[in-house]
Amino acid sequence: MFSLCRNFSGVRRAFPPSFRPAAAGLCSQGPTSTSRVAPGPGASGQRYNAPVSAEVVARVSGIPTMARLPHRETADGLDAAFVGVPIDTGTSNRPGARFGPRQIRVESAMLRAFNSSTGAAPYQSIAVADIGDVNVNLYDLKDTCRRIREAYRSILSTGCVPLTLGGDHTIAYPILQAVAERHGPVGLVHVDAHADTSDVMLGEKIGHGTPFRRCVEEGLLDPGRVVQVGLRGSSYSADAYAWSRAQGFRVVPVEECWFRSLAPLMAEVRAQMGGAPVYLSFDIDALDPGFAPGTGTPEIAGLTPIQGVEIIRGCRGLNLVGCDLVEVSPPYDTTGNTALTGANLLFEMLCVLPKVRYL
Ligand SMILES: [Mn+2]
Repeated sequence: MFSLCRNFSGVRRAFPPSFRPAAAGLCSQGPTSTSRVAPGPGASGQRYNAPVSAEVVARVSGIPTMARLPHRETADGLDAAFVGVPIDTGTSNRPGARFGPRQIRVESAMLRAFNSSTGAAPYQSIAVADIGDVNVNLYDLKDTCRRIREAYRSILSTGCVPLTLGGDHTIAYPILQAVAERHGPVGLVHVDAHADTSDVMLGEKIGHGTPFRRCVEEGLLDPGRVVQVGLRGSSYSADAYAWSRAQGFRVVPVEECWFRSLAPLMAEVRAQMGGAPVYLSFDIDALDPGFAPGTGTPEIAGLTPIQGVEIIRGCRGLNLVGCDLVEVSPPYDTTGNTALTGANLLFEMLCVLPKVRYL
């Protein structure tokens, strides 16, 4: 894809078919890349991409790709693709989310092929790969938005569902521009500490606090099918969520989530969303900073990782056409746990995509 980095050097590399440059092929002591996990034939009889298994190739080995999947240069032929958008030039406080995709990939080495909790077998169901990063412009946020929009147009044109590694939350705006071009106004499951519906920040229309205001203005969302979960913290006015509610969004402040399973909420959300296309946008700052300190604008008293997983698993059955996990800022969590959590949440998103089979 012209607007994605082809590889780390930016140059198309030619390897003989037997040699795969991504994580699937560098360790010649293992079996061939197609047999390392041996997920078996999918529903159509074809074999799908599979992560390199730590049973046969050391977890610390290989070039980091998301979930140790093969790297592909485009979304052609893929049902779902992990794609990074490494920017933090829309952030209002702590920077560092530009490093999010890279560290999520590193920490994703812990991910295995099956979801034994739910029975999901994504790699027996759909074709998935890591297609690298959008070639962003760190000196011009508006140009970055244009590049993101064009890259996602190309990804979506193949019928592929993008699973995005952010990057600050600004990226949801150009992604949703491309999503709405293909699918029309979509429903939105937005998990976040903040509504991200400011009109302007420091006089600017584009930033990580404004994406969903822009999306509404451009008709990218179906406002009656928008839910915002986990909102909290101090605010610029006493009725911080009035604008959201006035659009028809369902607002679920964090206080309605405290001490509760969110499975019942998600049953209501599924009824709200129906069968029409839905986008899932998960800001890691929805989680309590005790669990996910590596983020740009932390707020105390947030969701637990358990509740985050409940929200995503509760999206099973929705017509998901794209998902993102944004605002992981590795410099603020030297343990790597925030990125590890983000990697696991992205795996959970993969597991609830419409065509994934459950064993
Ligand atoms: Mn956000």
